[in-house]
Amino acid sequence: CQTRTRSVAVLGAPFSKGQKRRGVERGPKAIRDAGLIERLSNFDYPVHDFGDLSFQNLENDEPYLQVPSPRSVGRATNMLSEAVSNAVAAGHTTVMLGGDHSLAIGSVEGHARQCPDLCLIWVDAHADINTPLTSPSGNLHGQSVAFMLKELQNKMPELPGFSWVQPFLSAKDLVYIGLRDVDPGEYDILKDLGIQYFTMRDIDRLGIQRVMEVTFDHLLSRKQRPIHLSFDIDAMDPSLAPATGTPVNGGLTYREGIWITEEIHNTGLLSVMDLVEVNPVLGASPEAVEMTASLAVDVIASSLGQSREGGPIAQTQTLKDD
Ligand code: B3U
Ligand code: MN
Ligand code: MN
Repeated sequence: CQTRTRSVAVLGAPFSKGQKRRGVERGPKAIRDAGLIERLSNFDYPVHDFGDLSFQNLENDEPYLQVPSPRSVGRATNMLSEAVSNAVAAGHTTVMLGGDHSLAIGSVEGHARQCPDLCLIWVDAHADINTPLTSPSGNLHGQSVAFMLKELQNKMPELPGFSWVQPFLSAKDLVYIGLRDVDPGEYDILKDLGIQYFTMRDIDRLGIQRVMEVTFDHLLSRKQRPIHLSFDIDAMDPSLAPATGTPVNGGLTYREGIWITEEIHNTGLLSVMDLVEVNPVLGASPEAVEMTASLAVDVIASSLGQSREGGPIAQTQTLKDD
């Protein structure tokens, strides 16, 4: 991966076809309107806002089995993969603003193209590991991880639009945090593949500090490697993040969420992060939208070094080439 001083790239992905509710394509604007770029400009490193990708509408995108819009999602994630790969190659710590969580297929794949030994921390109420055959909804934002995992290769049908992506991640290189709504088919996959995951119940039992310790033990104890953080805002409690498509009660507290991101920052290994599923159309009021978007800004800023302890918010770091 890269061996140079960091700067930050911000990349918006206004895309919503990985699920059926409209509005999540306006997530990047909502997060920018909540002051993301201004917040990051307090940091010592340069921030490059690459604006939003533009995704064209595809006609004749018939469902595959019960999966809607496969070609649109395939094309959007392919574009995003290119963009993330380029940003990482240019040496930026990259922040992808969604959009729905199907986008992670593109951002993690693009990251992996530059950093094949990356590990993935998926913070979410959901496991997003359905295959097109196990998915109860058909929605691709609930299937992103299944496209990545080598171990699921023979369980994945060939979807139109996805010939560009080959599985690239091993189940042992993935940790989930915050799960509380897991489908039966997903549960079987998590167990069969021995994936390390922490449900909200695990967080209740162990505490978030211990959860992060075990997470890093699992992913980093053998060697230091770049981290991809994929943060679905619905991991947070709906009282804090109401403006999202599939809120689930009993989520992360503000302090648990920020502890996760502070600890990830403190590894010095964060390379790419996604912040997805902010849907400004679904807030019950302008305040609900503003609260959700400004929480997203806090999550991103603390991943990049904003600290509750004061002191300089800049940390440059280098990753050694193997
Ligand atoms: N597991 C369900 C629900 C869901 C997944 N991700 C979100 N919702 N945001 C599914 O549709 O696969
Ligand atoms: Mn998700
Ligand atoms: Mn989710």
